[in-house]
Amino acid sequence: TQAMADPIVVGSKNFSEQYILAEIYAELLENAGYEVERKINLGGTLIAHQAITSGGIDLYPEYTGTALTSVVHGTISTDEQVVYDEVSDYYADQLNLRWLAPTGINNGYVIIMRDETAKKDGLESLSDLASVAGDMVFGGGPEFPERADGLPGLERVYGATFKEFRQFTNLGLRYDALNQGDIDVSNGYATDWQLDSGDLKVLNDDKGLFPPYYVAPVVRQEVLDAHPDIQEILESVGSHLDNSIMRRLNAKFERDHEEPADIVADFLHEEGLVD
Ligand code: PBE
Repeated sequence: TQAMADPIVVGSKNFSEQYILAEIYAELLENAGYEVERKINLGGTLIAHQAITSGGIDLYPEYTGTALTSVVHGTISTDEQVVYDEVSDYYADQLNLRWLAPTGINNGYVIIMRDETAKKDGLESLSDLASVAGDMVFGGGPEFPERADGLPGLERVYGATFKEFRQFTNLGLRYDALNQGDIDVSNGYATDWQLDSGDLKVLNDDKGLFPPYYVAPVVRQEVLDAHPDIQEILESVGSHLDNSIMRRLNAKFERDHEEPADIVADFLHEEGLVD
């Protein structure tokens, strides 16, 4: 019986949305009678990837565009189905990992600045930004300086090179730095709650540097073979999630300091997803 089986190990990367999504998957599995072990806050993309390929975790939430640029090293496309297919085929063929159906969350990078800066210089797009980048300080999160869809991509696709790059490990602080004028530009995440409130301009990716970044559970094939019903359990929440809902859940955690377990329990009850 299930009680005798190994727990399902749910992992996550090291930022707020990932803790919440991992907690959603964990509570859905527990509600279905599974024992769950949580290994959240593993680290960045490549550490989470290493954890799942080595069997240290059984599943974690990943973004199609992130897998495309950081694992598959595929050609960037802006077509969500093309990216999903390329990534899920590669993971199935090369890694024995399955991409389940994507949720409605598309959490990509958004390049942001203060509204007033954008207005003053008449900046609407990343092409516009490239023409003034040499005068601007970019404050960015982890991975951004190295990733093909990060600074190297801004340089490759737009020819943008900045006066200076400042690294932020605490992601919330880049919004404070932006608002205080310590930095001029930053890489937001599309589901950051601060995007709903601040006087911020999201620059248009007019040359298609960024692929879509839909979130889906990535699961070890062996675990799905042993427990075929977990596919449906994990996929059940997908249509209940989108960017504005995720911003709201991220705000409860980062702004209101609620516990992920409580945020998620409330959400799953409201949506009728748990008993
Ligand atoms: N993202 C935006 C990052 C963080 C948020 C999804 C592109 C990632 O983890 O890949």
